Amino acid sequence: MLQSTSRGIQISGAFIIISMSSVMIYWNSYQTKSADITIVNLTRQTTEISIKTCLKNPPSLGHFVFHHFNGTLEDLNNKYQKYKPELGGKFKPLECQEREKLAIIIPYRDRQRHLMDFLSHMPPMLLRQRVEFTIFVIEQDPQEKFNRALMMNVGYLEALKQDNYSCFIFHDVDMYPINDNNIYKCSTSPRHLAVAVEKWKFRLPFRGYYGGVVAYPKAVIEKTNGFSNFYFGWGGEDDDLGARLAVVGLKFVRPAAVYGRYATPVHGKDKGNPVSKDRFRLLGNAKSRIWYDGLNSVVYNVSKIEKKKIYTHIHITVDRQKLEENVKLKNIELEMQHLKSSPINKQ
Ligand code: BGN
Repeated sequence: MLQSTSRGIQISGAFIIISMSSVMIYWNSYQTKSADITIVNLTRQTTEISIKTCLKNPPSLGHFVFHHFNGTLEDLNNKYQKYKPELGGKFKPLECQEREKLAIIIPYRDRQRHLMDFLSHMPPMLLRQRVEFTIFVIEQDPQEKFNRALMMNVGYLEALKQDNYSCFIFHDVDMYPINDNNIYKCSTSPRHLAVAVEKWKFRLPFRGYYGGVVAYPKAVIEKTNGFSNFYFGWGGEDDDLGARLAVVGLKFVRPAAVYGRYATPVHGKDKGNPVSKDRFRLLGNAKSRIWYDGLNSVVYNVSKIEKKKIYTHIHITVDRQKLEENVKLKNIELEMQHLKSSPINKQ
């Protein structure tokens, strides 16, 4: 069995690693550093394996055009067969070994055409960037108003049940990056990637805009208790994400506008996603809700997990009443804990 380690690759059984640094082979012009190793099988004939760690910023990337895709999922399955994705759509770069595992989380409902465009557009770019990734589509059943941030919580929790992802990109299904220097990897700070968006004439709609596409390392999601579960309908949930970062003392960073460019096809208003009337009230107390409204109190029901060849599609239902009760209970539980641990009760 192959196992990655911080220095390279180990093979259990009768294999031993002979040299970590003596062999420096360049696989292609992109690679300037090498984590090559030579592995010798002592019991059978000699085997040599060279594995390089992928570079954080592979060069030779640039502008690329977004095209609508008119084919079927089957066409895409065939197109991507050469990359040999594992079931559920786990893609790995062929040229090198990537340390970070990326889960792309797409909150989704009733946008088949956009999803096909996304699945057609993204994997080639991500593989050029040498990213190891899986696309998770989280579809909320139609009973309740669309809740984008709750689905991001679900995507995070469900992805971690599948593998130990270390980087998460929360992505609108109708935003398509058009410069592949916009690297889909995480840094220690959260990153806002949708900087120059076509529908706003390739500008930010306002300076603090934090919507569309954000990249979070796992540790930061845990720190902010994920995202709020309360934003049913359109608007406000992305501003709430920004407020959470401020509570834990973090700032987000952005790529340069020439890189963070996104094509956005025009579409009509979504049924089932009316503008939220609650959003101002919720934003007003966003900072005080962070500890009990999030990953630690989300309630949902997984109705189906479809591991497709090139992505994973998770269907969920949300019982709004149950959810709101649970969030309240979490608040009470935390307040009780706080009271118990206060000095007056310790005497
Ligand atoms: C903002 C919305 C965001 C949305 C952007 C871009 C609100 C909260 C009240 C201030 N915020 O106004 O959710 O992503 O516009 O459309 O509505």
